[in-house]
Amino acid sequence: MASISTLPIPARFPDPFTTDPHVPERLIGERRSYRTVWVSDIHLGTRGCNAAMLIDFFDHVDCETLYLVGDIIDGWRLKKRHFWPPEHNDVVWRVLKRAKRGTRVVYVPGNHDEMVKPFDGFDFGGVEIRREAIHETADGRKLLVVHGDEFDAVMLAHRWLAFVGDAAYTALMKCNVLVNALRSKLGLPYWSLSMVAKHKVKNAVQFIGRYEEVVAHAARSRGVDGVVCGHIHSAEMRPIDGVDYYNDGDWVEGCTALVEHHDGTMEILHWAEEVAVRALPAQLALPARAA
Ligand SMILES: [Mn+2]
Repeated sequence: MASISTLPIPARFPDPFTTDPHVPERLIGERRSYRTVWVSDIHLGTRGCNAAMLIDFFDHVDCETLYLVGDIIDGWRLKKRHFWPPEHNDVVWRVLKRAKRGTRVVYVPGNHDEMVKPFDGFDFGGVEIRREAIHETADGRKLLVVHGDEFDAVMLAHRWLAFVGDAAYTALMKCNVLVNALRSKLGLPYWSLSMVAKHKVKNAVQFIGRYEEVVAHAARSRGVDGVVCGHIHSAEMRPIDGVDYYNDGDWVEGCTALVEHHDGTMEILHWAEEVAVRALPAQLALPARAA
């Protein structure tokens, strides 16, 4: 059986790992190249995580900068019970390998991987840990990169948000951290208003719209041109009151990533659909070429 360990490793890519991936890294001839890729809400360590789809994504896509926008490893769930199949290791393997090969990897922790937050400013194996980041696009826009859990508490006050000052707004964000620190001590799961509302509230669409407005408001007050977040597992890109709102979605249900092309154009990739199209016969997938 051919194993990846039998393949010669080019000298410029010294293998820093003692184990090979469970799913061997596929050598795809034409990998797609982007300036920047954002992924979040992978939730490694849970059954919901679609690791196979993400492994496929990493084997087809290259980028100069990779942002991991939080909830990458689900520490909250792992605390309760251990679940770590080999595919989840393979995702970590691919990210670290990428960093070694020269991709800039920035990890902005979220609420489910908040145990990473104290390492703000550290650099682990080429992965920069940052509580938040500012990304400058090829066309010169400044984007704030945050996971987005800090807006959960703000959502409760959304209706009168317009009447309160930014101090109250910031206080509400801190309130969310305190509530969940307490819940963690009590052994309770993370409480996310956004996720509860998305799954239980009938008008989830309206709720998501409000969340997006809250995030855009925060970005505007920070003086940036746009914001990239995750957290609500709902990929989106649209201008909101003069701010570019981007959400890279998740790898539990949606399997989406946000990418920046080399000219600064942004796009949401729906990977499950790309995989489905790839499985189709060529004449069905690409009618123009078949003609
Ligand atoms: Mn989250």
